[in-house]
Amino acid sequence: MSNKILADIFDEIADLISVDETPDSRFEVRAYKKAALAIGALQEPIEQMYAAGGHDALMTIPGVGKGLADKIEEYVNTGKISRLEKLKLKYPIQMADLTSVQGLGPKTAVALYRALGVRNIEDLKKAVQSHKVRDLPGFGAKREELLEAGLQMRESSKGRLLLGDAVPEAEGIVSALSKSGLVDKVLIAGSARRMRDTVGDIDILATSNAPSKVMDFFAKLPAVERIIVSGPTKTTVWLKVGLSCDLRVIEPDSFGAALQYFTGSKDHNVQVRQIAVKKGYKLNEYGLFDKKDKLVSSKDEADIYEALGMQLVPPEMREARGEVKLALEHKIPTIVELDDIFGDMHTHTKETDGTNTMEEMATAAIKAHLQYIAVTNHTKSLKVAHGMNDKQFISFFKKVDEMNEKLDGKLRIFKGGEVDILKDGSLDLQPSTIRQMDCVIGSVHSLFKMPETEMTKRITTALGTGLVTILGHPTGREVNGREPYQLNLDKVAESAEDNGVALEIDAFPGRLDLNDTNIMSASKYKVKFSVDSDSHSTMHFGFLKYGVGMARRGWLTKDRVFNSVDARRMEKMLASRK
Ligand code: DGT
Ligand code: CA
Ligand code: CA
Ligand code: ZN
Repeated sequence: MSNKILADIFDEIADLISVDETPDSRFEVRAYKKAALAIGALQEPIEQMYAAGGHDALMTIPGVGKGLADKIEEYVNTGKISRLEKLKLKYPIQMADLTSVQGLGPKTAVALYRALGVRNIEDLKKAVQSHKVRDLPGFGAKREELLEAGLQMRESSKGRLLLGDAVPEAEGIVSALSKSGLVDKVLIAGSARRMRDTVGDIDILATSNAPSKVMDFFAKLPAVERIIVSGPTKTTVWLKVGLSCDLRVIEPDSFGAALQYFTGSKDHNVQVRQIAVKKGYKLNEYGLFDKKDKLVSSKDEADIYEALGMQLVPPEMREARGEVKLALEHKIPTIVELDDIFGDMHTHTKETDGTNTMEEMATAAIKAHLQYIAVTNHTKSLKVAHGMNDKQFISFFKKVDEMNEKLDGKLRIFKGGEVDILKDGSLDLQPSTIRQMDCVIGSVHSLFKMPETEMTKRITTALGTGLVTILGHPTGREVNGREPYQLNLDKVAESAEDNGVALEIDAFPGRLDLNDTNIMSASKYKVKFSVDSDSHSTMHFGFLKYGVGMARRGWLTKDRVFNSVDARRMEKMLASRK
């Protein structure tokens, strides 16, 4: 069982409970949602945690108390949660599937079930196509069109998992294979190695002198639902998490060539093969060969690039966006690494919609080797996140001072806020409150459907106040979910340059905003990029690596990254802006 599956079940329970909202149920809905977030971000498989530490270990998961630990225990032992079964008797609908359609919440799903008997995606498609939805009370043609657009979006992302869901799954399999003692080398290839924001299937390469045993072991892993194809050197399985996974056992001598080939991207490989052909070579997954079919190189990826007169291209750059030319000219930039990230400028705590206290977040940040974090809770307009008002922020700042005393230099906490950018570009708190912050994230959380010129004006107006440090998740897109808002990113980047505002690379796996192509185009301007986790739990600092992945895919060097400086430098930088 993977953590994602349990997280999805908790989300489904929350959605089902939320349909008949009462004051009590509201609390429960939040509890399930928060636990789902934490479980989805756990590094260790939950059944392993349970096997090692039982019920008590489950209660160490942020947001999981006794009641929810009972539910997890029930699930690990029986594969079911009776609470969910009961809810499903009441509403026999595929809630998780239905709410994966943009614009369709739990209450709408139930309304459609009651009125039209919609139980699943197929039913919904039929209802929309036959225009039955528009005539329902409270719906109308516009709602129907939005649902149609949502269905199309879902179709186009079909089968691709978020990077943040695929990587832990891939790492789990790699770690099980390494521990099996059956393999020598084992590595992730494909889009997961290139850190694409979504992954179509996981590709794993291994070397072994017992390939058939490896295939056997692989096919029997708990993460595997069924075997799709099994052969002596390649096995494809369907994982329970909802993705397929290829394992290839490679001859040790051709490991580098295979790694190069199966890392892709396909377009990058086409260009590299053209270079090989120009030099009179042939390149395939077995190696680089000369005219007489004599092997030139195959063991190491770097050697293959070198034999072609190229620099080794970092996997994240292998997208045929000009990197092949740069590699030939030996001009590949030294791109930012996870170790270059010294702190995290965007985190949430219990005071708004986070799961953990500031102290718990601080402890987790220290464990994640960070030197500083900014605590940036939501502001009052964002009611769903329990945003705070001026008074609440000011008293929270006192707590930050106390916490900094207590931490005694082990971690520096910056005072911050994720301040809503309102419709007219003004900010959701008094300037005098905002000026007490070290780090101000300005974010759009409402009215996503504004026309491009208005939305651009709204954001540039906010940046023009001189109060914003970082523009949070600048395009508002959600991976596999919401389209970015209509926005002229050039104008926004230009305004960020003029006002000394950093653009965020929000590393939360469902956001990854800015994305790689946005970063490439915005980096034409003299702006810095802040790689932030947008942590809502102590488990979320691990997301930083996906943000760094995006930064690397956007070719950013360390000096372009806002939070690649140590705590002292950051303190000075923030102070100089005040
Ligand atoms: P995905 O799985 O859709 O997220 O993307 P990738 O890049 O992981 O694609 P995948 O799994 O089909 O193949 C992995 C890599 O193997 C791909 O990036 C390049 C290489 N490859 C696979 N099939 C072909 C092919 O037919 N021609 C070429 N040139 N390369 C291929
Ligand atoms: Ca793949
Ligand atoms: Ca594949
Ligand atoms: Zn936000």
